[in-house]
Amino acid sequence: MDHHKVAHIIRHFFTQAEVKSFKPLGNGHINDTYLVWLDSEEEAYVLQRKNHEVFKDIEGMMGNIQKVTQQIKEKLISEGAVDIKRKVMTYLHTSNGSNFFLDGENNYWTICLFIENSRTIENVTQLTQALNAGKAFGKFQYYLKDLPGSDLIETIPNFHNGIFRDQQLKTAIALNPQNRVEEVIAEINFLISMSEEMCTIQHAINKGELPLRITHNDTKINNVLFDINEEILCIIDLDTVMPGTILFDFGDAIRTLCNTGAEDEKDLEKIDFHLPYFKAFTEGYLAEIKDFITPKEAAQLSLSCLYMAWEQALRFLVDYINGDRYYKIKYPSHNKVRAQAQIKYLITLIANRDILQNFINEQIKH
Ligand code: GN1
Ligand code: MG
Repeated sequence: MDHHKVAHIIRHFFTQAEVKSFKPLGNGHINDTYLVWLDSEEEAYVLQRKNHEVFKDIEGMMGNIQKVTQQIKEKLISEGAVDIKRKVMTYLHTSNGSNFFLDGENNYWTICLFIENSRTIENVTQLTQALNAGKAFGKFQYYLKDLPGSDLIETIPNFHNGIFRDQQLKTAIALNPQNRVEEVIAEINFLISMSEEMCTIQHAINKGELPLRITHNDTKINNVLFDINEEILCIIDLDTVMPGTILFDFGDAIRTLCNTGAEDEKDLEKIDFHLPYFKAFTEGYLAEIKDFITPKEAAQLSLSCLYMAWEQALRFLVDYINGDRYYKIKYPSHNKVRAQAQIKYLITLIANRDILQNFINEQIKH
């Protein structure tokens, strides 16, 4: 990325401004993100190249983001919130009125306001962070509960569909394009041994037993924006906001929040399940959604934690088998390491499963 290129993109959003400087931002595995300063403005902006190999319908995706941010904004206004630009993401429009710019090389660019005095975290280190993150994701769900799902497109079809993911693994094994299958046979066997149970969530969706809501679908802890006092500002990375079940959001949050190790931890001894963070997150989350969560959703929340760890392990493993075509990697075995770390975490979740569901049931009763 060079200065000239950034300036060219920026000009479509700000006809007058000159680019002062820019630098890469964040740890995303999919998009390219930069923080940009202009000479005419004090505030910084977040410039992002959306990965159109992953997001096939960027116009639809940005339409979803527009609807969701608008809905949240209206709810905040009706609550009398102050500082609304710090509590919901604001995307800018080009001079043609579009919330993305398509350049001559088929790259899609978006710009949103950078929220000053904010930070993201890769790991929870304090109980209040877990509690506040729970409240924030619960509130996100609450704000979107009356937005009709039919208004939104399915940004990535089958994104959290266990039956599809299981099939994807079996296809990768059959094709074995890099001859890596043998090396990860133990991981494959473990994941496949869990497939049947993991697919029960999708079967329940197909039977209409779980309500489809508007969900975030990428509720990692690093998608929560905190202020400098550990208070929540807003939920970020809205690319995968689409119809889904709250099981995906609850499970994916627990996947990163309660893991004592990193998502790509090499030392498996460091990976464990941290129950106090689970309790704090769950308490915060359920407090916000208790009035509308259905008994069938609540009964599967512990399963959703296992499911999201299983799905993520499987996705990393599939990418490894296929030759690292989806996730950005930092070294050749990165996806294998990620898959192994997720499997280790999944094993710790399995051991805690009843404790999780009992705690959830107690919270729902309160
Ligand atoms: C990807 O790029 P990032 O970090 O926001 C992925 C998520 C995974 C995550 C694993 C569109 O998200 O589904 O859970 O990596 N996003 C997409 O860390 O595939
Ligand atoms: Mg993301």
